[in-house]
Amino acid sequence: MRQKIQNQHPDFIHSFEGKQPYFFEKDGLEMKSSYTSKDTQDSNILNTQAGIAPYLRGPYSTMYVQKPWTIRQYAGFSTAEESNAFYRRNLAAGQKGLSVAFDLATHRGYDSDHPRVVGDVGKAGVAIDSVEDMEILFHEIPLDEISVSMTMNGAVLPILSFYIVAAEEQGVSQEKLSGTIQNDILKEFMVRNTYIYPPAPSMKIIADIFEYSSKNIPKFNSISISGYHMQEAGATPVLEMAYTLADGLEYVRTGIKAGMSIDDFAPRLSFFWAIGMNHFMEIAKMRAARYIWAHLLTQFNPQNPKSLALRTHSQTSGWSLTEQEPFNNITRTAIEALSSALGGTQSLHTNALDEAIALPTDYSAKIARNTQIILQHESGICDVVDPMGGSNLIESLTQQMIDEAMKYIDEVEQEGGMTKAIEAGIPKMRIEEAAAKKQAKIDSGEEFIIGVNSFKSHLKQPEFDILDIDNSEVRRKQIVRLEKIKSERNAEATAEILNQLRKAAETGSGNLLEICIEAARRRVTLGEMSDTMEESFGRYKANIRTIQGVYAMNANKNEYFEKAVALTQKFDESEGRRPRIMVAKMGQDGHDRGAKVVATAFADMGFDVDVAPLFQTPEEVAKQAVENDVHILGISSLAAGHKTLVPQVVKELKKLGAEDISIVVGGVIPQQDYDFLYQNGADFIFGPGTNLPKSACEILEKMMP
Ligand code: 3CP
Repeated sequence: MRQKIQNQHPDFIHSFEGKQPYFFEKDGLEMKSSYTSKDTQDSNILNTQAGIAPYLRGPYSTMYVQKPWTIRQYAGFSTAEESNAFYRRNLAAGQKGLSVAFDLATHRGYDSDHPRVVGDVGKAGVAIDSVEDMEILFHEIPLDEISVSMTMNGAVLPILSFYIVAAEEQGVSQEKLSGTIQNDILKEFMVRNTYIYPPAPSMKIIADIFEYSSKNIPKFNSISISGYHMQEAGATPVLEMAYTLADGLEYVRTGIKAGMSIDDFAPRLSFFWAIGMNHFMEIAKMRAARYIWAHLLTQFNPQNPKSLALRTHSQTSGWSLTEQEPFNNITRTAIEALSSALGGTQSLHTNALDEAIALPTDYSAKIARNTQIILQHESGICDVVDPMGGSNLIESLTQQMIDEAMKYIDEVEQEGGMTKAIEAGIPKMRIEEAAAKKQAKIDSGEEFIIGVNSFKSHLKQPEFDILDIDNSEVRRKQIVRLEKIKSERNAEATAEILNQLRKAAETGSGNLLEICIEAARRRVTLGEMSDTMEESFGRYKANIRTIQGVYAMNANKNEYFEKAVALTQKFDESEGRRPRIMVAKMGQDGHDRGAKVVATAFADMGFDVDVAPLFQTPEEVAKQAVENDVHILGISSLAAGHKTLVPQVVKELKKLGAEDISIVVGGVIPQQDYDFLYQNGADFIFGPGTNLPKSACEILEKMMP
């Protein structure tokens, strides 16, 4: 007898008295309360070995017994000097590899002096405009010994060129470089939004990087095909895995279409997972992904078995961190790191406990790093290959995830591959639906977030040191260096190489990376290279699509939801139209999960909702808010630009005589900035963990006293 329990609330589960296992839904999969060998008896995945295709149990036969995963903490902020000092301190304290975070101006191909990036320079990553900056970033870090990962996708050509030339000027030749460039543009169109050019030229850039690196930097991983950002945007582990592998297939086809053989580049494809709090599913996901990848790649008939092996970096989930009771985040990160190790990661970043609030301090970074060191040296996890192998639950879940993921991969294949599926909006829609569903379940208390919607503490929270970046000072320093470089370089040589780049972009002939490397040697800046290619490629603008109904469908236990619906109706009756909100992001911050979830939830509560295009200036946002005649402007900020951008948009609204528009600020806003924002025009501030219908009620009650 199968009995289905829809709700996982403990009171409900404890009242269940049947002896049969009960079934429940978790992140879109049906699970059971107990597993036996019967659950795996029909499975053909049990008799595989680590180090041999299909690599389900791990890409290396000895796994951590021979070499533990690389402790690779992702970091970067402010100037190259400050980031360099931070890296060197971390390496001295036991970190094994570097992983560079760039600021959003760099990601989007703008030099630090560009007017569009005033609020972004040096925030959320390090500002890199030139080869000089890159040299400072790696000063006294031997690039032939330390492997460096760089999270860069949009401005991938200038950044990889700067890195290669900085190493060259350190005396390290290209064949000695080991590391990884993220270079995964498809997921940018889907979720992360730090693209520059449209899909077709972006894929040509990727093919050129594959080609150049296979010939010249053979130890370098030419791509990190990333599911991380999908899960951060709301994807379940199955969706994350399926769409990431489908992206991988598209890249493989791109390489083959560009004339390479599969074995030229497949051994250097790497992957990147988010590891959230769904412990068993995350372990199963990593095993299932390796199995599916080996099977998908077999169709290309590789001769090198390494072409079939999926190697991955993972990062504990940033989204799972809470601003409330941040010490709980240490526990969450430790559980996630454990899942990642049990799943067989090759490299791992563990988040710091304060990352939901601000940049990590040296102390919080130490706890995060030590979480991995403790796992490696105290837990015994490195003594055994694939410790979870043979578990009825894990093997059964692995099989289930293989089957479920294949359905989504087949759907993408039927659409004609991932580029086409993205154009049709399929993956984005499914991810946004999953995000809205999750938020509704959290807001209604059906899913627990300890310290946020349950087990809240009334104890006083400890004060945190907040690492605040003086963004205008970073920008000033960058501008001084840019001016110096431009005045000292050979203008003729610069113009000549930019012409070559222009022609190559126009005609599609020549390897773009090769030309950019020469441009870097001649001190061409990141903005100049990007602008030159943009002349032919254009700049990509995303279509904004919103979903409806998913939040309402999953909000049935939220007392505030009904109240908010009643209040929007009351507003309509008294004002003659529904309350209208425009949700906007400003600057180069493209993290739009929060904005999209707010948009869909508020629409379901009866608001008229507009979503502004990404990457607007405060002036553009104010103008559109006035044109759309909104009552409320909702500003979502996740990249620390709020203190610059909020006052500016308020000023612009005043200029347009629209002071009456209510300003709501949401996202990652440290408590210490609340007063500043209230004094500068914010009417409401809602931090992470906000119950959305409750916030809607607060706003409406203040607007209709
Ligand atoms: C390892 N090796 C072994 C064994 N283990 N050899 C024999 N037996 C073993 N058991 C060898 C490997 O073959 C390899 O040598 C070398 O040791 C290093 O191992 P690796 O597995 O390649 O590990 P690593 O160099 O750390 O590379 C890991 C991958 C790489 C492959 C995943 O791509 C990587 O480091 N990625 C990191 C990506 C990253 O940091 N991303 C940050 C995103 P050979 O090379 O000679 O074979 S941060 C985004 C955050 C959100 C945002 O975007 O804002």
